Amino acid sequence: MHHRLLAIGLATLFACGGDADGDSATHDGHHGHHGSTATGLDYSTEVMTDGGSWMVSYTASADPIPLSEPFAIDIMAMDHMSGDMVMIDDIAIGVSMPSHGHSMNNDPAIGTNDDGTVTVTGMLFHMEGWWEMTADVTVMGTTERATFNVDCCQ
Ligand SMILES: [Cu+2]
Repeated sequence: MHHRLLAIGLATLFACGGDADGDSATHDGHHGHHGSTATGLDYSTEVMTDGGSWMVSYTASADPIPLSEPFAIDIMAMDHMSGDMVMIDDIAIGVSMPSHGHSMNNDPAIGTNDDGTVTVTGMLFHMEGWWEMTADVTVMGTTERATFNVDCCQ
């Protein structure tokens, strides 16, 4: 539980640290959510994997994500039942704009960290709008997919 509390504290810090417009309404306790957009998609930065085993969350190096500029994301996984942080043994990232049928123009680099998290560098969104990021995480021999909707760039 200690790890979970620490991670949430850090994520909240990142999510709210760059909020220069003073609008606290979008940070009213819905941890992990960005401001609303018209599409009705869930833009949560913390989602359950498709097999229901893990909660996977990401934190971007900038909030909002900058358009057409490289950024990095940190990804962590927690056991869904216990909330304990788990080691990500392997991960594959897929990034695309589903409504446009294209991916990113560059390949991000994935690095694993000693604490079991993953850092992805060289992310770059070259268009505004709805991006989808999939993370196929392998934890203790089980691979499941987390799918994030990401709104570029606000
Ligand atoms: Cu596009």
